[in-house]
Amino acid sequence: MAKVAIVMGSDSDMPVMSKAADFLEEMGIDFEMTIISAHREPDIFFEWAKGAEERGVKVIIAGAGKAAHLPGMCAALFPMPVIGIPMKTSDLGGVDSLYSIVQMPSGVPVASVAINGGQNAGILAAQILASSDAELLQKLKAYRETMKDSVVEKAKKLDQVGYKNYK
Ligand code: RP5
Repeated sequence: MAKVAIVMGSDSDMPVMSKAADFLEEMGIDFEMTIISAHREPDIFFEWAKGAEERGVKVIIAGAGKAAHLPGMCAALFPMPVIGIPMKTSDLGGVDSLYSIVQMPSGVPVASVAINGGQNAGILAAQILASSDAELLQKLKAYRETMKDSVVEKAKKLDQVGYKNYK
């Protein structure tokens, strides 16, 4: 059963949303993924969000742009954590999406990542699940070690070649 549900408002969000999916796949976390527009098909959206708990979903990752109501409406209908991903937009640079997602009323939180923060949404969902999954927690710790090693390697390279030759 999928533990994480990824939903996006449009297929134009896919390049960002796929980064969340890639991370979950890397961690071996089952997820479902779909495209639903809360504005263009509210009935379908309502049914999907209402049914998520029964489907076994523990965390929803919802990405949307512009008047980005999808994550907030997920949070209104789903009783467990919702992570919002604000999409970068052509007119307002994604600040429109960000404000729409983070400015939730008291009682109905959405945890927002950065504009276009697809990978961080996947990581945060994994961290939420890891609070009750020791094996997953080990995988996340190993992932952090890999990140650290890669920065250490970059610093070593800079020492060796100097900044003018650093590529
Ligand atoms: C939102 O409107 C979507 O999440 C997308 O980011 C934005 C634009 O959608 P399209 O016009 O590309 O379908 O609902």
